[in-house]
Amino acid sequence: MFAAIRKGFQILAFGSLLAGSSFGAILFQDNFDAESPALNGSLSNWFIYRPGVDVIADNTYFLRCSGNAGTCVDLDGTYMQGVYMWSNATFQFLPGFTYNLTMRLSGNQRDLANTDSLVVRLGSLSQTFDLLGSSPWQTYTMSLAGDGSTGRIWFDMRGPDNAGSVYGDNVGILLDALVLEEIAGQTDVPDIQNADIPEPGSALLLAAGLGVLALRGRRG
Ligand SMILES: [Ca+2]
Ligand SMILES: [Ca+2]
Ligand SMILES: [Ca+2]
Repeated sequence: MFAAIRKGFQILAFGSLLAGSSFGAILFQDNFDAESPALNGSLSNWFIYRPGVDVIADNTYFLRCSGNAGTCVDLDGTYMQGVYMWSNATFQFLPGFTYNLTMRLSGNQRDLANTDSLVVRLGSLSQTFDLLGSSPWQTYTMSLAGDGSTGRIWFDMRGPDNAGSVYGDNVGILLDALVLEEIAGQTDVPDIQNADIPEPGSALLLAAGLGVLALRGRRG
């Protein structure tokens, strides 16, 4: 048992050294370049529950994909509400590992002053991305501490135009170059193994503070 705990600490220490770098194993990736461009098209790696998506070839419909090449996805289709879709693949989020979902997102590139709202879920983790239409292509990362659960990647494209019975303005956040990585170690572990380890920083600070107080007490 102690050996197992010590192993856990080693993995944890190793993981924190690696945090922020990209030495993970790639579990899944999709750059959409193999998809056929189409309005309200289909995606081979995704189940589209609520249509739709426009599969966009770079430099068509006045839209640019990430890297100004290939194919990307407009998450609000044509006369649709905005997509609700999830990955065909399910993933196991193992304790002791961190799962980083990295993706390229751009604002809608057309209704530049409008803000679109996209909810992305990775297993139990949910994050909302509010992007101005003029927001350029950028890399966004979500990070999930493995908890033993199994789950998928979900995209829920929302927006003010999608409320009520209004069926959308056809412009949504654009998605490209998505990667899911598994990295050994966790930076944020609610695990009982770590509950009684004081943060090195705060412990030092506390010790230093007490030392100063003791010193002052002695001198005063
Ligand atoms: Ca692409
Ligand atoms: Ca569209
Ligand atoms: Ca929209």
